[in-house]
Amino acid sequence: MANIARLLTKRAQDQLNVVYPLQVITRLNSSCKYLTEHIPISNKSWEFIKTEVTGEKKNVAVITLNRPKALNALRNGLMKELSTALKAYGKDANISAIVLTGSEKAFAAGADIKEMAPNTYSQCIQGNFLNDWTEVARTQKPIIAAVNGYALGGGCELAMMCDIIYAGDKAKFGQPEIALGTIPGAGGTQRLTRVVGKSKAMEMCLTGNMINAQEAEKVGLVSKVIPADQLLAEAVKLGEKIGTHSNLIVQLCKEAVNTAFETTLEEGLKYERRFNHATFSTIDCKEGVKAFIEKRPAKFINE
Ligand code: CO8
Repeated sequence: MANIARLLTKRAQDQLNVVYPLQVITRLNSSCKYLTEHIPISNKSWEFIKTEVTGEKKNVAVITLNRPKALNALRNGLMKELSTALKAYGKDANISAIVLTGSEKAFAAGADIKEMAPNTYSQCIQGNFLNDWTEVARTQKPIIAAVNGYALGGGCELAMMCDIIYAGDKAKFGQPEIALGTIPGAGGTQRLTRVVGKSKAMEMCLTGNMINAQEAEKVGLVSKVIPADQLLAEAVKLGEKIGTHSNLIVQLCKEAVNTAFETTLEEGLKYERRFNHATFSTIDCKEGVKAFIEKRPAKFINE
């Protein structure tokens, strides 16, 4: 953008045969910078993802991984765009929930093996490989993974970083890193084990075998299996349902549930209790309780 500003200024100077003072150029530059930073996220043009805001109240953001030919293999550029979009939607007060999805054939078939191929041990250690790939797990708003097709390796890990996974009926989940002579690096041995238990996680990580959507539901990896062509609509509906509640309380509730993964039961229960107490200091809790008593829908203001 700054380059465009410089070019426009130069063109105007050439054509009008005038020289603009430095202040004008500087102001034009900063206006362009402002515009770049404030383009609504859904109007941005991306290389590896697509974004849109949907739902009746336009409060559900959908991020679609968009490298269909490479089965949405996760490369650095894609993960950077995903992080940028998540950060922007995270700050957008109009967005209540985010849906992350891929194509019909693949949610994501893993980290991009071709991009990873030249990695060396020292580069991985010194560059902290994969450290920047975890924005999904840091996002405060609820994220729903809508998984059709393959969710393998980093793809399965990405889905598990989300809060809720809905699977299309042809979805397949797996941690096949072992076949490449490596192991999962973004939660495949940790989140998967906490979710499905040691025996199943061990079997998946040591064999690289995939499980189908029905089995994934049986072991608790996904919360619902849906016909593939209805998956996205159902995930958006779920986002809309969450969006009928107070965004503030939803955020606290998400944090409380996530705490169950991070700590002992006693600590977690203490945390939950304190959060529960804290909700009574919010306007939304007063409104929710009053609305119930008055038999009317609550009007939450996220305060
Ligand atoms: N990386 C790069 N390219 C890929 C990947 C991948 N993970 N998966 C598929 N592709 C490419 C193929 O190379 C092929 O490209 P081209 O047409 O240029 O040859 C194209 O996608 C289509 O793939 P296939 O022809 O193989 O399609 P099939 O339908 O025959 O097979 C499979 C589909 C079974 C999914 C197969 O592509 C496959 O086995 N892919 C690799 C799966 C895998 O091993 N994933 C794990 C990768 S390692 C990893 O994820 C480490 C995790 C690190 C942490 C990540 C943090 C989020």
